[in-house]
Amino acid sequence: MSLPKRYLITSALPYANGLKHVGHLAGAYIPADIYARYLRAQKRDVVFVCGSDEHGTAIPIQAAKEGTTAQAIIDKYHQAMKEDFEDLSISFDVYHRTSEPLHHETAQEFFSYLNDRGELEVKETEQYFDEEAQTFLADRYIKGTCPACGSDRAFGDQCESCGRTLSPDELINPVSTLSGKPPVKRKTSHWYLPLGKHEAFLREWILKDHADDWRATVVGQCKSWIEGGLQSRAVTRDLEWGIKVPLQGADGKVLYVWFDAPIGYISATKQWALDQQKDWKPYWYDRDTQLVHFIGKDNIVFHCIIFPVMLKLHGNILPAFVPANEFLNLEGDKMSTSRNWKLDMRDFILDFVKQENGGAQCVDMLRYYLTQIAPETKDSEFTWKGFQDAVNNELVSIFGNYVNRTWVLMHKLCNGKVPPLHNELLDDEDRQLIQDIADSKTRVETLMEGFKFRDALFEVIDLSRKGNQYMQKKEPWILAKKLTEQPDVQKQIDNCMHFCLQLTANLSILINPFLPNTARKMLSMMKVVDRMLDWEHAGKIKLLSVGYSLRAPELLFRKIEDAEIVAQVEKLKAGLIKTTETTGGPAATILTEAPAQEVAKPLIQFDDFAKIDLKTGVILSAEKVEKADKLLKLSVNLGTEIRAIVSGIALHYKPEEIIGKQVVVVANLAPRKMRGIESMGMILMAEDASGKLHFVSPEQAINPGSGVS
Ligand code: B3M
Ligand code: ZN
Repeated sequence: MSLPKRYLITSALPYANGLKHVGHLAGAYIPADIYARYLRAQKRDVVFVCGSDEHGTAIPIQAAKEGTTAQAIIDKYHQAMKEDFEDLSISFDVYHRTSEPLHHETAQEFFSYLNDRGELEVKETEQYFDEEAQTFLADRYIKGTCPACGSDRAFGDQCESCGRTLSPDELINPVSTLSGKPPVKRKTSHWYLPLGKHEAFLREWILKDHADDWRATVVGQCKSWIEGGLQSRAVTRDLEWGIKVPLQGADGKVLYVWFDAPIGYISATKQWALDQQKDWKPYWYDRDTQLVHFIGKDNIVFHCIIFPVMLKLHGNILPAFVPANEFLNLEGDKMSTSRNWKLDMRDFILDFVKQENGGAQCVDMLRYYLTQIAPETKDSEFTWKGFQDAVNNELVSIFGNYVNRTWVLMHKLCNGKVPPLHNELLDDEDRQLIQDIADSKTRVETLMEGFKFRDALFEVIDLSRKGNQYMQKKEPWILAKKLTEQPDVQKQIDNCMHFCLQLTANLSILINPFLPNTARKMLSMMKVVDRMLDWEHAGKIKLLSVGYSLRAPELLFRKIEDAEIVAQVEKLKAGLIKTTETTGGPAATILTEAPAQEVAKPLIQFDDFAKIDLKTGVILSAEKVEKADKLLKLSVNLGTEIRAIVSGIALHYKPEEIIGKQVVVVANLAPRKMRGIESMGMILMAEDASGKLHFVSPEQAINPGSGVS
């Protein structure tokens, strides 16, 4: 397969409504940066774009909170985020902003192009309106209970708790965030993107073409969207703040933020091309370009369904990969801005990077830990203890220690120069090390190309571990003691140190995409220029020339002290804001072993099983049934209808505990009367050894009404 001619890498454009935390960093920025640096080291043509997302209701809402204007908010946070990314060595080729005229023009052209070709529909519908504020309530101006997880922190566009994409009509008990009052409905016209028309394309492109090379969670989410029925999506809003709809008579209408934001990738590329005097068009039109979007999982639908449809209609290329990451939790709890349970990039920068003993090494220490725990396939967790362990036990004790020992010994035993290689003395250990260096390079490459950065980083550390083992076996410091009696031993020392140095040079190339500052420090110790880091040099053992004198060792990393992590955990706890937020989200299914004495049921045929209509649902409400200790009366959202189901779980769960729970329902069970109440189905429960019942739930939030088989 021939390599793409050029690469366009994007990181999700962060909203300019506040500082971003390390969860964002681990999800969309560090992985993209690793990939961009890796490709650059391969001398491939790559542009890495990002910028601030400055429209949408999140901005004026933040402005109201801070008692200032929307413009002041975007100016402040655009600058702050740009600086934070720079401070953490995220190497965007351009960091643009969607408030730039260039972006407004680009987004308006895109809209007009689609509209002129009849690809958009205009529809008049009834939408929520706040009579007191005299305004329509788009997206974040309306809030209510999430139909999927039951959290009361759901907005008209998305649920804060489970991340599900919503429309205002799906909210239970909606209220205006402006007046706090329930809204009324009013007629208004908007432009819609009829996604349903593109179902066949999406099925073919995602579920067939990318079924195997995209992450399972990405394909899974797309599948549930497609199978859930693709609705037309409004691409305009009744708002003041945003990009004006470029049509006569469309006063008061702006483009929906999720219509304009991804186009921001294109305008950022245009800006980069202007600055570099290059042509931006091949990056968005030429099929030889590999477009890769790095995002968090809550942005999957926009990048895999809606934006690709827009791109297709506009004649652009489609993303080749969308490596979406799961979420990063913090010290045992979900990261949350509203509860202030988070670690902002800025906080890390101030507390570590900008401290006297901080600097670039702390940047790399954070990059290391966030890559090592990257939530590539499932949610993962940042803990301060984990950070300390990763730094002290891996970076300091393995990688840093190897490089430092090599340098100290080379100065002590080889006069600070690269010693000669005596080929006649090569032994199996040397040959194994040479092989390990070559293999390591190949493995890192394969993992990088497959977006498995966590495993790739492990390979690099593992190679330094092998270096330590090699040195341990060769014991040049012991050999040195024999020198007065057997001067020939110097040759063995030379060989050992020669290979240790060549391995160090390799490590600098391999670690460079992950820890660019460390790689540069190693370059300085080796007294070589940046070109050494070109990927083509990796895997080879003739990188440093014999007789070349090298600088004194510098410590690559410092240790993280107990007191530092204790202080951070305390700071985190002290800053926690208690809210009534229900954590929501799906509960993990607890698998229990079947009790040994349980008698197996007779075999059934598939047809017997197929008669059972199993569906996922979400519990919307629960109450005790009078005079029945064991029963709860539930209302369960099955996607197309809400069912009353009586369930014998009252001894196991309190009604308030199970609101929002995702469950599996036998939907075609004949109705049964229990205590006078008609039960329209049954909820599946698993029983553990102690007799406690547990819900059987999908492992992540999926649309209610999805089939189970
Ligand atoms: N600003 C949403 C987010 O930060 C959004 C991403 C835009 S990418 C085009 O989750
Ligand atoms: Zn939710």
